Amino acid sequence: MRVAEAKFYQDYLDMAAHGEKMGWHERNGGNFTYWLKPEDVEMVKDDLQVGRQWNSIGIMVRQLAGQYFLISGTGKYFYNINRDPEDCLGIIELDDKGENYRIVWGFSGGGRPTSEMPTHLMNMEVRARATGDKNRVIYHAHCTNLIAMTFLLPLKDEVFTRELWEMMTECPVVFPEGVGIVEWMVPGGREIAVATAQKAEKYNAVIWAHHGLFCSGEDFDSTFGLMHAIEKSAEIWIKVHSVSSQMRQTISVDGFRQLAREFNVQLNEQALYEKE
Ligand code: 2HA
Ligand code: ZN
Repeated sequence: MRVAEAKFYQDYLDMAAHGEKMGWHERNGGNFTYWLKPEDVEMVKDDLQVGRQWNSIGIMVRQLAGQYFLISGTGKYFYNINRDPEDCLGIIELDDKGENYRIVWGFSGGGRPTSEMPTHLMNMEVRARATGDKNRVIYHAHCTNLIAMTFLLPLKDEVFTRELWEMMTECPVVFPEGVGIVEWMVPGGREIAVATAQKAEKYNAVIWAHHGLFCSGEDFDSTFGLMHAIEKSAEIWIKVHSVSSQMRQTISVDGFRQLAREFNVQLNEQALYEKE
């Protein structure tokens, strides 16, 4: 089967279009990786080329050695993904050490994987370990309201978790483990990849201060849904705090505990602190 006919590829394109429609991908902002399952690779293997040169990833992801990833290209605009996917996207194969990659499909105009590939692959490895290889998607977007929040609150996991939970009742059920936050760093390299991967040990969502959000998940829907829920909650936070610095009422710690019981989720206790 051709890559273009595969369901994982069509689902990837749909999700990219959805993110673009949300306004999270100005210019070349954001990037996106899907880890192919063995049956995906089997299905499209006749459409993959071999023999393009190996390139260094810049980090080592030994547990992902020999695996294949559909990944967005550096400098590519989400807006163009659906118009010219074979130019904007590529499938890469990792070598048997998890240190080098080669392009086996796509990047038809001579492109390369996203500058955030080290973060994507390190996160993928960490989430794979945490989920028994179930995690398949890593998605990075520049969500407007969430970025705005990073100028207004202390850059602490428990603070962002608590504020986002409070803004929308579903949030603690959607991300009971909370969100992590990485303070401002230069993007696109090893250092930010390591800092993000440390947070990814615990969280499916990691905020980059003044930059955006990374979400991970087992499939496209849950990953996109997590990004969407967090950004919507951030939008409510910004709206409420634009109107007034004081909230008249909110969900109590007791309320969160009731929710956890009813929905059978384990909430991150660190976020259930008493507020002054
Ligand atoms: O691809 O979003 O973080 C552009 C970016 C870098
Ligand atoms: Zn970015």
